[in-house]
Amino acid sequence: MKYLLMLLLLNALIAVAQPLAKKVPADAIKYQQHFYKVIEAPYSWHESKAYCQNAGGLLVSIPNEIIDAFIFGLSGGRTLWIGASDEQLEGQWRWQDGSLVTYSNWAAQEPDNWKNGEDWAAIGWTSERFQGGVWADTAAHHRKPINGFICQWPILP
Ligand SMILES: [Ca+2]
Ligand SMILES: [Ca+2]
Repeated sequence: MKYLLMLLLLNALIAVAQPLAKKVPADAIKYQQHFYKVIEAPYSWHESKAYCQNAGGLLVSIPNEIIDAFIFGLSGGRTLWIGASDEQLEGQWRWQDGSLVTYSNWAAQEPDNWKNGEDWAAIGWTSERFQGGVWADTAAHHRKPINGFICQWPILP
């Protein structure tokens, strides 16, 4: 009986803890299967990734051109980190859920892995070659014109 009570209590605790851990910010924007939020911060790609994970989400995935157009709209002229990286294996781009990047929207001559040091992707780079929201691979540290990043959270049933 004691054991059963403890189990019940444990289940109740888990039920309370899970929604708290996965709490989506109130100002996140709902679109299709996810909530999205732009966070403006002078963070590296890895700091951005950690920020999203600590908030119960992930750096954004862009699986198709509809989400791509939505994310570019959300960027509103800002340059933002997205969740694609080929740091595990050069040339093999993956999203933060481990899935391969199948749809992509790289700028002309990107990804170029410039100086053998570009394993992280950004959208909305503000120069002519990157007009219209095409993506670039770049180094992971924060610098101009990167303004921040986009987190996503799944819409739970
Ligand atoms: Ca690379
Ligand atoms: Ca590049």
